Amino acid sequence: MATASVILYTNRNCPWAHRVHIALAELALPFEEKIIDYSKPRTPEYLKINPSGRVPTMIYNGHIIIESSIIAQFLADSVASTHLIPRTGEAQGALVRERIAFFVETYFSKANIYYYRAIEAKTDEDAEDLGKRYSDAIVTDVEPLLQDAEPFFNGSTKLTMAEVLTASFIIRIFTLPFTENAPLPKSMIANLEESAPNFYAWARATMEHPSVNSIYNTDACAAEMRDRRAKARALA
Ligand SMILES: N[C@@H](CCC(=O)N[C@@H](CS)C(=O)NCC(=O)O)C(=O)O
Repeated sequence: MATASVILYTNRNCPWAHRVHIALAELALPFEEKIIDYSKPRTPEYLKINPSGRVPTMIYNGHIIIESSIIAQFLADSVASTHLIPRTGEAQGALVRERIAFFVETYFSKANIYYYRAIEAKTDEDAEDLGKRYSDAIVTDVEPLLQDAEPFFNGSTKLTMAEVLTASFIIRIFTLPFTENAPLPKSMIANLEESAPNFYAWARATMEHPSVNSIYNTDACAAEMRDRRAKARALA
């Protein structure tokens, strides 16, 4: 089969684009990387490809694909390999896909909603409080879904779509609180090792995976998130 032509418009600080990098790495798909500096206005050429001006955007054999979760899903569907999306055994495969989708939906709707809110909080105290709400949601809603993680979702020894779609935020949440003038509060993950041991072990294994951490730069992301906080506080 001919190798697909893949162009990825991205920015390595963007957690949504990071999802696509993880999928590409995991599926060992070669691609051409075009960095978009989103601190500057987008070019008319880029806006023609993606009118929202956001990253990521992928061009696959000439087809434009936008939205990180759709791109990652498309990439997993485009290959014969089944480890990101199990297809074998119709009902069994469908049930695993349903569990992954429910996990991702729960993680983002219950816990990750506090990520940008904590960064943009008006005061450090508010940020601490929002961080605590994140960790409370992990304990209540996410921890029970990771009972079978070994080390990855549902006993998988390889990354699954559950990790592809969440890992970029997990690695930020576990590292940014420990940077200088941290843009995220430590309350995000305080006590999780004891109160959410399944989540904690899963998150550690996920962050340590080379497909997840090879393009991640803590200092660059921390600097960008400090700017985001400063802008939000200036508007308050
Ligand atoms: N829902 C989109 C979100 C993408 C997104 O928000 N990207 C940000 C960077 S992390 C961006 O391009 N921001 C530039 C802008 O809004 O002008 C996805 O998942 O692809």
